[in-house]
Amino acid sequence: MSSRRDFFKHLGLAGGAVASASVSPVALAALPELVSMDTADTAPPLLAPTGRPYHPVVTLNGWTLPWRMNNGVKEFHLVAEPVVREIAPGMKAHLWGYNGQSPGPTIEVVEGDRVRIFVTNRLPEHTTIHWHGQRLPNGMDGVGGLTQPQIPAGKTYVYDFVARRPGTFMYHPHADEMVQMAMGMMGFWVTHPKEHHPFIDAVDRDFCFLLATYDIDPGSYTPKVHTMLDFNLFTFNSRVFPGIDSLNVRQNDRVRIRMGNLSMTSHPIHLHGHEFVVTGTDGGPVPKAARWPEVTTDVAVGQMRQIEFVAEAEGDWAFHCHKSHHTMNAMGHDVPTMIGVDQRGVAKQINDLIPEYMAMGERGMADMGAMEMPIPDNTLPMMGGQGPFGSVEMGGMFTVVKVRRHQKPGDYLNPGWYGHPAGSRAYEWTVPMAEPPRASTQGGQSMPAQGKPQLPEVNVRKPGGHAGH
Ligand SMILES: [Cu+2]
Repeated sequence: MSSRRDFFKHLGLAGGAVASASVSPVALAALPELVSMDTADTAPPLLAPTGRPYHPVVTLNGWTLPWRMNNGVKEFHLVAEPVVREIAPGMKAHLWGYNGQSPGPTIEVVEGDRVRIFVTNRLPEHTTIHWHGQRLPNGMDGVGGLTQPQIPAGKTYVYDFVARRPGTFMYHPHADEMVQMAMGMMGFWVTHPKEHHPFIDAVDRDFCFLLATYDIDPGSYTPKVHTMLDFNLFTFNSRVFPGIDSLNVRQNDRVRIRMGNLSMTSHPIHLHGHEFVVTGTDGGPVPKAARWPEVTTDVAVGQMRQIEFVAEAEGDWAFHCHKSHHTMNAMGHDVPTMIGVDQRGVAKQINDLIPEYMAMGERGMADMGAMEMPIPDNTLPMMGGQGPFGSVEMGGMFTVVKVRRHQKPGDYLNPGWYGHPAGSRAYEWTVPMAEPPRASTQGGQSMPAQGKPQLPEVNVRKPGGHAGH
């Protein structure tokens, strides 16, 4: 195990070089070396040590799988196996994944590469891998029962095909899918263009991650695999905010972000402070005349989307799913709405029985972001994340694109919080305000009510489910 750690320490320092170019013929007849990852850190880009060069991607809280060249064939070794994934500091999950992590490592190849992938199954049941979006021979498509026998536990199968078109792809099992994908079996695949492509621009930074959801009860470790819609963890690459790394870029960089959705619902992904265009979909690069500017793009289930923008504006820009429940963590659900309910009497009565009881949510839920409320072991507060001005009050599918003038080219390290220039931040208005005269008029109604308006009846739901009148 320690040699594995040293291996990656070396990888980090060297900026990525891994696979050995000269391997003996005897070794080439054996399986490619099993490379495994034991952290959820964002690995530095893997600069191709062998094969044709390309501009590598950075996998958010993930890594790229090293390969070896064998007579011109790029050989990879994926191992399907149970893994422990840190969802965010404070919570670990027992998932199924590849090579030590879920999602599995990103596979990066160049258009036209012949690729051979050895898949060893160390799961307790059979599996396959489907290479989502690829053009390949039918028998390499990885649909268990349809195009191949299932890969039994303990066996290794080989997939061998040419990466025919450039673009953004995914891989996942096509065997006991409901269980295996709910358990986290998925990975990213990028095929870089072999030469200049009219619809593929060179970029300075190229990020990728998968959208995945889990249902893990607070205090437990294993996802509930039968959950259809009511998930409680919404992840970028099996991480939730504040555990998701920021995307750190240099001002005026051209930035590409590739996303694939292997969850059970769509995710409208939203970027602050910039407009982007979708430059690629599941089917490949989008012709330039077919692109339009957006600030949110919906990534439906099974889809991949590549967005691109020029990071013109310095700052810490939020980047998140716009379904507000998807920026909340496990503890935010199944809680009654208590906004506007006076809980003082109730809290006092409960405190006689349970001294540590706190009345929650009377003024909204924002207090919960700042409060260190007691929660069970191995789960996460519904929201949190300390920013420079307090709690960010987010969880789930949320991170930050950090744009900095002084970020060095190729430097992906977190530059810290943005310092707003004087006079460029929202500020408090302290001049006394006069009451507007709205209460004494009929307002802006085009047809004022006849006679005396009736006051609406208000029903208040009290804790315990009694509706008061
Ligand atoms: Cu979402």
